Amino acid sequence: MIELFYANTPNGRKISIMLEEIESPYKVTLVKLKEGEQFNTKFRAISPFSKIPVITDHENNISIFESGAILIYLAEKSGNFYDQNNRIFINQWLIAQVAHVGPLLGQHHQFHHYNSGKSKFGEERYFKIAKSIYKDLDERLEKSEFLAGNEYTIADIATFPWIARHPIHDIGIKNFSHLSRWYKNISNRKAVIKGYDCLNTGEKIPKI
Ligand SMILES: N[C@@H](CCC(=O)N[C@@H](CS)C(=O)NCC(=O)O)C(=O)O
Repeated sequence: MIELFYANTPNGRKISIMLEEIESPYKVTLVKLKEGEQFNTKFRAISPFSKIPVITDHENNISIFESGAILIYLAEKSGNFYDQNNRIFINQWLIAQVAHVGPLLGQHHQFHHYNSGKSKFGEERYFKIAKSIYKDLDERLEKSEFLAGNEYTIADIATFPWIARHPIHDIGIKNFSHLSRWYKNISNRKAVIKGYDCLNTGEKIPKI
């Protein structure tokens, strides 16, 4: 049994989607971020930066933090979505997500959506970067069905929940036809729909 320490954010959803995709039994333990539960001593023992997601694999008695490391662990354990022959390309797109796409879209959320009006510089800077991320992903997906090639991989699983925040990005995903095609395709996967709403609160994936 895998225990997923979770909040319904893009980083949390990467892992609930993966667990559904690999059909692993799992239990969700909600970490209430707004209440500061991520700073509890017990949680910090398995998450040194006080962030979700974290998993504990009770079968192997191991806890793992950082979404990219968790995705690799689950992919290797299940033998899915991480073709060893394509490992270098999958790693590239996965690491680009955790190091670039996620953190920078995250700044765009902060300046543009949650705290607009507080910093013109921050708003403009991250809006511009967010637009280039859409353009760069669109260009990649013009050449390739999925991010790391012809197969759906953990790089797509990592990136999808961030693009699922498109309504608050205000960039107009519709104008990016290849990114839209990729998004719609992944949105229709049963495991993605289930993993997106792993708390069963009726949350739906935003449509284009
Ligand atoms: N690099 C980390 C980022 C994780 C992260 O930023 N998690 C956020 C939620 S999406 C969090 O736990 N925030 C709580 C806080 O910052 O206090 C990963 O990819 O797992």
